[in-house]
Parts: sequence; structure tokens; C-alpha cells
Amino acid sequence: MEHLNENDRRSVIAEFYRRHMHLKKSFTVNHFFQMGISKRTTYSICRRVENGNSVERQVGSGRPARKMSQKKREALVNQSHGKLGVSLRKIGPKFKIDKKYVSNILKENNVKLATRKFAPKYSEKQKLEQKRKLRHLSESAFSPSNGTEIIIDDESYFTFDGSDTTNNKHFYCKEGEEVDDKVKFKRYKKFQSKLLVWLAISSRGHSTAFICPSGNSVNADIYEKQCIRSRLVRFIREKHSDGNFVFWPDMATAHYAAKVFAAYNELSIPFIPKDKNVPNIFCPHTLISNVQDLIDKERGKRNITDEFGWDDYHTLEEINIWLGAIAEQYHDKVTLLKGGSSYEGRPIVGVHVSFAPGNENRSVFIDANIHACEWISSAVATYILNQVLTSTDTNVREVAESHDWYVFPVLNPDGYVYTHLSDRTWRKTRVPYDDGCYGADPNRNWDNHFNEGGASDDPCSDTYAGPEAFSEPMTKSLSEYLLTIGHSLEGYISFHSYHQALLLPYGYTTDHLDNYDELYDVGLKAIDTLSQRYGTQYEIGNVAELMYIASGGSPDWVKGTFGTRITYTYELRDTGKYGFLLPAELIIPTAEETFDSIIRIFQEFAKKP
Ligand code: 0X9
Ligand code: ZN
Repeated sequence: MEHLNENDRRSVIAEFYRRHMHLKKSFTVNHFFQMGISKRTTYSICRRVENGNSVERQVGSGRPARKMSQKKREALVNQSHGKLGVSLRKIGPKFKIDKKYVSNILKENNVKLATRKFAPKYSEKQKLEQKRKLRHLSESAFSPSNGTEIIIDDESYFTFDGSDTTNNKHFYCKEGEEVDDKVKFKRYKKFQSKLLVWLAISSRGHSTAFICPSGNSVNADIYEKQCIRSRLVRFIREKHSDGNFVFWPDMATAHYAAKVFAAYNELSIPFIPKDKNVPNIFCPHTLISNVQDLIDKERGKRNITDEFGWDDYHTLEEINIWLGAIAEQYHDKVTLLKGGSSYEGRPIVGVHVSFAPGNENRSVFIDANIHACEWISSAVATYILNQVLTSTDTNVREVAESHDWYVFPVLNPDGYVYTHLSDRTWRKTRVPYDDGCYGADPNRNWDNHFNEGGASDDPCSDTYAGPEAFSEPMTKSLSEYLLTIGHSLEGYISFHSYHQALLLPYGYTTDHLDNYDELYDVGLKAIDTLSQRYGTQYEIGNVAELMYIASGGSPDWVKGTFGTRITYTYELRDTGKYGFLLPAELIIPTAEETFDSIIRIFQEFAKKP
């Protein structure tokens, strides 16, 4: 019997039984049992002979696939075409055939095996948002050049229900595209049994693990006590005692709960703020290269001048890249400028826009973000620059094209980067001073009635005037640049926030300057125009009268040095609800109304002798 193949062997048994049917079935069964054939097999063959069925080897308990009726084949194909739950494992037994016949029949009918996926975790919009935030992070907290170590926190779930079994990951279908998402993207059970393990990880190692066996989530209490205070702090003490690190918590509500937030601050743990965070999807040693890669790929594809928008605030790098791109795109009108440089060596980047050669003596200079935390100011400046170049409104075109424009969106680049990296509320420069304090107020540092009121001698104060006028590389170098173009300026507009006020020089005195009246009259018209779009109410007046004494500001130095006729400071939205943290969705309305008023100012002055 050994030399026979299985089907021949089964035929021999069947033939023997037919010949000995007059005897008991056990005779045949025992006969072959002696020869090593199981009693079960022989009994089964005997039954088949009695029933007139084929004795060839059967798959499961049904008929061989190739003998399936056309109707059944069709049923198999229909059942398999993109239907939920039709897996390799299930379909064979259902049709009482082997997996390989399933495969063959489906292949013959052009039904393909497709891979089941998890439902996508993020929408396309969310993915874009993540990339944008990663760019921000890579330029600030993750900047490889500052050597800051990143400590990520990671939680992994270990499941017990075999939901990762590969057999569950496929299904059959004719055209993958047509298949319902319910089938393509199968979600596993939402609350499956799992064990949660939490770790803080950096390139220097990891903390001890926190294992959460009973519950499936780590709430704010557990996170604060078990993860932050107990494990992260110890890990920092052991591996990051140099203090040059930033903690990147995984995005979760509990990780930014009030008590956790308080713990970060109390324990002096620098961390990525929630509004800048994205899920920390990379392991630390590949982090920088992956992020960079992502950024490079993203940058490579996009047209920066189309994509730079005003629905969110931008990093210094994004603003500067955009300025460069604008200069390239409008190369016949726009020149990229370096107006000076900062203490930390960053260029103060701006542009000069000129539509016609005769306009140089009607130049308008726009300064913004001299105070680092006043992000709306640079957003408005870039918006205005864009409008000057692209608006099709005839009133705008008339004003835009009858002037030259100098736009410097970020006068204080070190401070601006610092607001993205470490302290969103930072105002000053980043020059180190005594007592471990940093920075002078760049709007108190200009050489016009320097430190004559409304300024401080304390380096730790937010209005520290600096040790002397132009002590800050930023004000000094920019003033030197201004000396080269100051004579051509008709207007100097300085953007700050927040107060909703249009201010006239000077800041050191309540005395009115020579052309106070015309500036006031035109200013009144301008704030009226400003209010027309969204009803935003502005106040107008001399700095010292309307707000407070503030000596050594940039517009005051310009007015004092060049006598520039049109000199205003805008304190943009709002009046304190959000303050410096004006929500990004208010950028465009703020910029629109401000630009309306700027156009009005120059229209009004154009009418004057
Ligand atoms: O204090 C300032 O420097 C400005 N206000 S802010 O809240 N943005 O800090 C006012 C600037 C006044 N402008 C002149 N001195 N011309
Ligand atoms: Zn300011």
C-alpha cells in the first residue's frame, strides 16, 4: 500500500469493501487497520461506497472544488467580492473547499486578494497640519544646531486577543477602489484587552517603565504622579542633568491637564506646548533626520508663495523664505534686503518694492514685531506686502503703485525665534545682561530721548532701555540701514499689539509734535475706515497721552531724525481678551481692516499740499 498515492489507496480500499460487502464492515476495517490505515478512514470510505459517492480524498466535508457547480462558483465569487468578513480563513469551510481552491477559483474570476487596513487615523487636512507643526518644531525645539536633546514620552499597548493575526488582514475583491471603506479599513475592537506600558525615552536611554495593567488609559492624576514626578524626574536627574533638553509629551489631553502643566513648571521641565505639538511618531535617534526629511520633501514640492497664508502664524524661517520667494517671483519690482542683524547673528530681512522709478521719494517703511511676542504685527505686515503686490482693487493699486514700500516684518528675529522656542510671551532682544537676565526693550533703545521716561534701568525689566542707546545690535544695525534711505521716507508705520489704537509720536512727551493736527485728522479718518469692515473700534492720540510715556521708540527716532511726515504706530487687535495670543483666525480680519486704514491714510495725504 505504501507505494500507492492516496487516491489509489482509497480506491483499493473501496474495491476490497465492494467485494466483501456481504461480510461485516469491521472485516474490511480490521483488514486495513493491520496495514496501518486508520479505522476512521476506512469506515469513511466504506460509507462513501455505500452512498455511491466518490472515494477520492475530500477537502473538508464537501465536494472537490473543480467539481463545484457554476452556480456555487458564482456564489463564491459574489460572496468574496469586497464583502466584509470574507477572509481566506473563513471562506473555505463555508463552501466546504480548501483555501487553495478558493484562491484558484477567485483568481480565475479576476477577484484579487487585497490587504485590509486600519481606518486612517488622520484626515489629509490633519496630516498637513502635522507637517506644518513639525516644521515649526524642527526650527525651534528640534533644531539640531542648538544641541538640545529631546525626551519623548511613549505609551505602547500590548493586546491579548490576537487582533494582529495576519490572516485577518486580507479580503478578496475585484477592484480595490470600488470596495466600501468599511471593508477596506477594518477597525479592530475599540476597547480590547490590553496592557499599557509608559516610558520616557531619549538618545541617552529611558526611564523606568510604568505599567498600567488594570485600566486602559493613564489619566492626568496617574500621569502627573507616576510618569512625571516619579519616573521622568528621576530620568532627567540621571541622564539629563545638564538641563539641555526639551520634553515632548505625546499628544493627549491628560498630558496637558492643569495639574500636569503645573508640575512641568514647578519642576522646571521645558516642554513642547500643546499648540505646537504633534504626535511624537518617531523614535529619538531617527527623529531629526526623519523630521528634516519630511520638511525637505514637503518644501521640495510646494510653491511657497501660493502656500504661505494668513490663516496661521509663521516661524521666522517661513517668513524669510516667503520674502525670498516673493523677491524671486516679482524680481522686476521686489528686492530682498538685509536691514541689519541681531545679537544672535540673524539677519533682519525685509523687501523693497518699487513699481516705478519716480516713487523713491514717496517711500513707506513698515516695521513690525520689534516686540517679539506681538505676532499679529508681522502677520499684518506680510499681508500688506502681499496686497501691495497682488490686490486688484483700483484704490489699492493707486496707493500701492504711487509709493515705494519697505517692509520688514520681523525687526527682532532673536526674540521672535525665542517666542516660538521657549517663551511665547517674550518681548525684548536676547542680549545677555546682569543678574542672568536677557534683553533690552528694542522699542526703548533708539537714540531719541533715550531713557527719558517710560523705560527701566533694570535688565530684568520688560522695558529695560539697555545700557545705552543702540546697545542692541538689532536697533543699531537697522538704524544704520535707515540712515541710508531715511531721507526718502514719506511714511513710517510701526506695528505693535495690542490696544486698538493709532498712536502719534512722541513717546517721551505729551507735547504735540509739529504736524500733530494733520496726523490726528487723517488718523481719525483712517480709524473710521478701519471700523467699517468689522466694526473694530480704535482710539487715536499721542503715545504719552493715550497710553503712557515710552521713550526711545523706533518711530520717534525716525521722526526725530528725518522728520518723516506720516509717522504712526498701530497697536493692533485686540483690547485684552486674547492679548498677544490673538487667535490665528483673526489674522485676516485684523490685516484687512488695518490695510483699509493704511490705504485711507495715503489717499488722504495724497490730497494734501
Ligand atoms: O510700549 C511700547 O513700546 C508700545 N506699546 S506695546 O504695548 N506694543 O509695547 C508703544 C509704542 C509707542 N510708540 C512710540 N514710542 N512712538
Ligand atoms: Zn509693542
